[in-house]
Amino acid sequence: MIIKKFQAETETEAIKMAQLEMGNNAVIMHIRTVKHRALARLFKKNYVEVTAALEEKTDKVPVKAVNKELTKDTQPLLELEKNTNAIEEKLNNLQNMIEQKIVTENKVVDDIAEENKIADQGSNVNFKFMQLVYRQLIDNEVDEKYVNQIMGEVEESLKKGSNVDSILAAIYQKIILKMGVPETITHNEGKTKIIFFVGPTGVGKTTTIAKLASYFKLQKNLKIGFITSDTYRIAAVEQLRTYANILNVPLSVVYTIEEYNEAVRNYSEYDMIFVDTAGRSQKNTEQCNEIFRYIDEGVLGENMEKEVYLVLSAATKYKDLLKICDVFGHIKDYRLIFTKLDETYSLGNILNVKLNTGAPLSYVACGQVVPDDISMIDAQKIARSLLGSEE
Ligand SMILES: Nc1nc2c(ncn2[C@@H]2O[C@H](COP(=O)(O)OP(=O)(O)OP(=O)(O)O)[C@@H](O)[C@H]2O)c(=O)[nH]1
Ligand SMILES: [Mg+2]
Repeated sequence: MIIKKFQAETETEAIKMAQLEMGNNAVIMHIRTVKHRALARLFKKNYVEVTAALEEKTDKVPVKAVNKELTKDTQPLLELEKNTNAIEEKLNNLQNMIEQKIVTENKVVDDIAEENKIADQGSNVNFKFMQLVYRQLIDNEVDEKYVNQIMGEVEESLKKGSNVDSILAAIYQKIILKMGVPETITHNEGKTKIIFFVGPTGVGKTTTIAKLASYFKLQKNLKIGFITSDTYRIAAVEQLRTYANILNVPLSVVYTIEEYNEAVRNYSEYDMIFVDTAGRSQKNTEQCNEIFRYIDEGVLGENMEKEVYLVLSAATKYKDLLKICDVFGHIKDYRLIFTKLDETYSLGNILNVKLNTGAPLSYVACGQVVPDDISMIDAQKIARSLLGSEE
């Protein structure tokens, strides 16, 4: 892993510097404002320091394709914890917490040490520490396969004389890198974006549409249209109609692909078209095929772009999530939205599904309130949670 620091007057400039040098796959690990002390304050301006990391294997991406997710335009949806108020501080807390565990779980740790008969005191502590982090990740339901991968990669990269501090930082950074750069909805001037929301029943597709549409309509002043192909339940149409009325957004209810195409053409001057679909059980592939038809065969004008978001509940069992991803894997490019983070204590599935599908993560929803309970995924926050932080 390559880690570099970039300093500039503003956060945006520093992030751009990181992207120029390290490419689009660079992950921003930490942003801090550096204030000069004492007399220096009078002569020198404060500046922003961005720490970026990159997996060494990753190819650099041409600078031209500057990652829009990191530009001002696509800042976290609802002001995410902005200056990350000193990740180091949180890392310290994590470390304290895990060290505390070392003390309280002394017996378990002693057993482990004895079992492994580790002579060297320093590596003994490191070993104990890694065992605890390992268990922490497993407790948070990260798939054992991925925990082994993370720990193995970290172990390989450790330098002689590493302490628990550097081990924790390496694991934390590794998780963030594995989560990847979030890819969220952006508006491209002069283009109409058709955005499909697909997924199992009751995961929050319609609610998520309402949350996102209200952000783009009310905060970004974009022209939005709704289409729903969920005509299986009367209540489903009424649910979206209610949001459409509140937001003053037109809604088209479509029963066939021809009606869908007509609706899309009617909205061809709009900025975004949100398409709600009926919840589909992963067990019923035939029903899923119907949705795939809209995505694959629906009209796509020259000035139109298409994006698909697979909505999943973070509270769904991992085994079921894998089946769902398998079925929806028919869609070539999709991004992941996780809902109901407020209903689970372990977020391991987010990392598991990301690594299993390779699909980019986008948003997370943490409650039923429209429009507030949604934000762009915050990899740092999830990594801290996986490592046991209870913030
Ligand atoms: N706790 C919690 N509830 C949520 C969240 N998102 C949605 N819900 C609730 O989940 C229920 C189902 O939400 P919908 O938006 O109707 O889900 P859907 O995927 O459109 O459902 P179908 O169209 O029937 O497949 C509603 O009661 C929502 O309020 C979330 O992030 N947390
Ligand atoms: Mg719905």
